[in-house]
Amino acid sequence: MSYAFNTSFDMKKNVCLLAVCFVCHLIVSAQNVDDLQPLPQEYTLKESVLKLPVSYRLEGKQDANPHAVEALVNGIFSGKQPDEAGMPVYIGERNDKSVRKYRKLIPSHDEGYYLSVSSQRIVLAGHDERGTFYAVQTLRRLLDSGQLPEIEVKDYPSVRYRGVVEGFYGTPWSHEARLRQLDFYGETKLNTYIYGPKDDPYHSSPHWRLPYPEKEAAQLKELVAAAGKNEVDFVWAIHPGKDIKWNQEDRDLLLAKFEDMYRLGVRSFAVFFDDISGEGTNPDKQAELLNYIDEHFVRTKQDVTPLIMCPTEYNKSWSNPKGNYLTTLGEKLNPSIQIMWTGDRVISNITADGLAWINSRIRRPAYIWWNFPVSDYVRDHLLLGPVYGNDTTIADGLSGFVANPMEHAEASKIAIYSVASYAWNPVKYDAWKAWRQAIHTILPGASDELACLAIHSSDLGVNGHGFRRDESQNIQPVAERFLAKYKSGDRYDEADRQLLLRTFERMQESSDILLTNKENEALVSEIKPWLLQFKLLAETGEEVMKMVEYLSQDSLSCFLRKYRHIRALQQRMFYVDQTFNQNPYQPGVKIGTKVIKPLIDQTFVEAVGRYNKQSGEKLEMVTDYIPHKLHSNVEQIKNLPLQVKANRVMISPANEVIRWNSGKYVEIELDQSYLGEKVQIDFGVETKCMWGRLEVSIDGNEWKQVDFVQRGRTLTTDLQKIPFRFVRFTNISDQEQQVYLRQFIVSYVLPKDE
Ligand code: 14T
Repeated sequence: MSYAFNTSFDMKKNVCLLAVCFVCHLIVSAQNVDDLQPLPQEYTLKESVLKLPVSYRLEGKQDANPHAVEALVNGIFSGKQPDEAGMPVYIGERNDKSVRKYRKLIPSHDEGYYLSVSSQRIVLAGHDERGTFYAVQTLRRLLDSGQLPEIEVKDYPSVRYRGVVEGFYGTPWSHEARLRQLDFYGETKLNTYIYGPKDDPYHSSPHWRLPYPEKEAAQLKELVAAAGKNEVDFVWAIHPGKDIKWNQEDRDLLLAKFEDMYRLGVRSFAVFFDDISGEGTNPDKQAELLNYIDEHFVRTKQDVTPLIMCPTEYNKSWSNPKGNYLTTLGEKLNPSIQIMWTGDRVISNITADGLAWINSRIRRPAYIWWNFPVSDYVRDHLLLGPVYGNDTTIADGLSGFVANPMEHAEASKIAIYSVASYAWNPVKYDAWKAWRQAIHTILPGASDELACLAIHSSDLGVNGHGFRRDESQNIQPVAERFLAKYKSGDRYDEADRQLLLRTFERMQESSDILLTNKENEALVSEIKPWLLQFKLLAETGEEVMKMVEYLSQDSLSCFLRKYRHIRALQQRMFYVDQTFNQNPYQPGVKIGTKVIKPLIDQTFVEAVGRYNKQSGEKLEMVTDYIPHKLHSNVEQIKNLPLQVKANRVMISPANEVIRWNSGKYVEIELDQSYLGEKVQIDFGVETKCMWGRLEVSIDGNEWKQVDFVQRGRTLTTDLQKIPFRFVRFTNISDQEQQVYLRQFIVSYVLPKDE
């Protein structure tokens, strides 16, 4: 079945059709040449379809790039050695004897190549060594279909440096994960891996001045070798700006560290000045140091690539409009030094205007550090959606394009594959095709299932950077229509309900199939918490869809059965959210938060509301299970939802002014007693709070008053590990108080490993 998904992300019109076929036929198994990624700049497909010759004769083996030869012999011919009587395969770089005849056909671009496959011969001719390697990679991709088309390819990358910057906060990638990444970069024609994990102490403060301990040094050496095999520049980055002193001693120490890394095999270097304050941010000093490195290190070696720097003002919104930070770098830095840039904001897509803005200041094409799919500011989400939004006509205005990934290395490959495709040939880039192919490459045996997870796990949720992504595009219009009808009091279209039911069924199947997948265990282990949550969410969805149907048929006992099951599922989702991925920043496990979960929640609330109205009962209508309870006789507060994050429970803040009468209280009852940590309250005003009393209790009968201190708007109480289960705040004045409820947080000590 043919499958069309356009790249425009406004797809509401044709999606209904797709909703049915999308997930099941998402990945068409046999690849055809159009699916080649990255898409070659130019190719001519001939009619015949060939097979890989069983025996082959290799011309040029001695002179050609050894990495290309090795990829050919081992990767394509599975280690089978050439033999004189076989079909000729010509391999080499443009001046090599073996490919001299084809010289004119090789594009004159760095990393360009000419590839020709016919029944007579195969030609793999690179403009340079890397070009030859890429010719082999294209040949390998063509063979993915099991057949070999007769073809002629003239190809080269539009962007000079393409790859990944491991530049996120959080657990750095493991050694094994990095080795797997480097192979992946070879296959996807990425040529750059910038090593700069924020949490490596020898990359940044405190230890950037010190050599790596033996074990780490040995591993880095191994990575450099693996990068070489894959024709990837291993760029080692240093982040010295937090405590650098602008003197000769620190210069020497920095160069000594670079020499150390050079000895380990590193031939590409970067200096990062991001996310620092104080002395280190001075652009004149930064430029002086970088030029010094350029002149006393980079140029004195014959084999070191141009230096890369990440500026302190690395995006437009952070650049001081009155200052001259960026123009100083532009004027002073040696022209060969590359300057990184994240766009108009920390997290943003790259636009032509934005690029022109920065290039005119730094007087060179920017080297893009794209902050996607990095999730270090939304750690409870997985970002598995397509890569879209970057201008596709800007290749000439940039020198490099590297993506900052998630701490989940395997899961990041969906976006990395897509970035590889984008940066090689932006004009022909197709976001959906790249996404689909990426998934197929990463998990060929369960690609439909991975696609099903990925399409519902793309958005970031509300976040400080305001960066969002589309999600659940395949079902969004159906969900919207279903909800609109149901909420307006109508009956929904049964066809829509069936589509949704089928979606939830697919989600459940996908979750189980992925959880038991053995093809890529590293991937499964990274995404396991989200798979568990995905399954529960899908089960909830299915049950909600059945619940509404029972209600409309007046099958009330069946309705109530489903209701009880849904409440139980909500409780289990709460457990997953509180148990897995408990990092201190955004703990928990969120999925389907843009379309699927709101659909389920709103349908549930509507259905239960209808039931309550017709039966006079008062079934709970909250959608996120919380074990703790809020009690209050303050009208505007009593129905506010509670939120739980790890060891904190908070009342969701209210926007409006709250009228809090004399004697009225707000009380939180925890599910059990805990040792207290603290209470933090913000009523939105700085005036000293003389009207309230804070108390805690173990049983809800006997209360103990506790003192609070007020700083600015915040009232704080240290609960000093006293056991408690209830907290309440009462207006003890004889007047109504008008306050805001900006913050009401109770924290406690979580019991260890229950
Ligand atoms: F160097 C930069 F280009 C950059 O993006 N630096 C960091 C990066 O390491 C991090 O992964 C990324 C996403 O969170 O954003 C930058 O880090 C920040 C961004 C902030 F807005 C650190 C503090 C911030 F307030």
